[in-house]
Amino acid sequence: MIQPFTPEPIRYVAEDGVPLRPLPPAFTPGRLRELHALMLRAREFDRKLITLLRQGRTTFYAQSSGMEATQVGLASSIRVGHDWVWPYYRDHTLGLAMGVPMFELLSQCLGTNSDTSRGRQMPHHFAARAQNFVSISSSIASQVPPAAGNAMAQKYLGTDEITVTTFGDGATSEGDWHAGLNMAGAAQAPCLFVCENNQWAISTNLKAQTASENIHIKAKAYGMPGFYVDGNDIVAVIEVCTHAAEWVRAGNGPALVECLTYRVGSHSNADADAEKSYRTREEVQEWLGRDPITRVEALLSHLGHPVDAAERAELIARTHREVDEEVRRAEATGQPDWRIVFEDVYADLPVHLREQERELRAEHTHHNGGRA
Ligand SMILES: Cc1ncc(C[n+]2csc(CCOP(=O)(O)OP(=O)(O)O)c2C)c(N)n1
Ligand SMILES: [Mg+2]
Repeated sequence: MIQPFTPEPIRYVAEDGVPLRPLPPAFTPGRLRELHALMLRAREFDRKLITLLRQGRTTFYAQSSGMEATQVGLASSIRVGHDWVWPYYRDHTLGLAMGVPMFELLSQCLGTNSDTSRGRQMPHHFAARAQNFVSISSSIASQVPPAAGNAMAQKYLGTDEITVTTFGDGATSEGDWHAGLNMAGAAQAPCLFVCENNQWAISTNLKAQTASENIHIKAKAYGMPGFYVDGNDIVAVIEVCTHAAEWVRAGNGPALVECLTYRVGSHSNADADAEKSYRTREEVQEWLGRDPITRVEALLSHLGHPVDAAERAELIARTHREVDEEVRRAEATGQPDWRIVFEDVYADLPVHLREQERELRAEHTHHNGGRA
């Protein structure tokens, strides 16, 4: 039985890959290999996107390296296309693990014609209709009250869907966060709140963020259970998130899960100097030693089913080929026309926008030597 409010994070597999308790039967070597492949794919996606940034082909990216077990693990507890997800900006690994096509994700990052928002949203802020994955917003915790509202609607409509919303540790200091949890608690709405606690909010350490002993304890104030899990242990994340999601789905009201993890790379490309400016190299090294992908590899070795070097190299090469091909396909659809900024909102453009359209057309014509 998985208990809330444990003083230590719930863990199934030690850092050296040795199970600390019997593995649930679902974790066959085949299943563990699938999870490993999903995590490695996400890690390599990060690497490729950083290259695309450096080439100037996209302009914003927030990597999730180090946090793969949290996001891939959470994805397994979601009934994709049935439940609703209100994510935050670091959740592309969650999206990929939920089956969001890489083509869709890359089209959004590159702002090509194949992007469903046609370049009108900040890069890396995608949405995915088939997965009920709501458009990512950058305003910290702004997704939390609408997620609570979505869950209230699900309750009133009598569905068995749940709402899942994710956020960082820093988000828990925002008023929106408290409003969302309070409302979901008061309404007993089926909302699963998941904190991806990577211990830093850009340069603000968790210790400066709150005087609470941890984040999950805040659930008590809002009348819901708070679970604490080692976010770098994929088995533990799946077990705890699935338990919490099923508890929410059964009509018991909301729940909070705190996944303790670490962002090993920079916050985003707006913070390229992470290690040197606000955290020590030693701290980063320590967490690199707790890598979630290495842990599942060690577990597979312990179980007698190691991922050998050639297999690992092929998984990496496959992701690189996949990204290259999807970038090529997305870029082949071209850049959206400038006129689209005036489309899809008003049936008839109001006068001030008509004026702006005229100005933009004139500027465009000027830059294009007389062609609009
Ligand atoms: C309302 C608001 N305030 C400030 C910012 C600037 N900002 C962007 S990310 C961030 C840190 C958030 O940290 P956390 O919630 O822990 O998520 P993490 O980036 O660590 O995954 C801040 C302060 C913002 N985007 N929105
Ligand atoms: Mg954080």
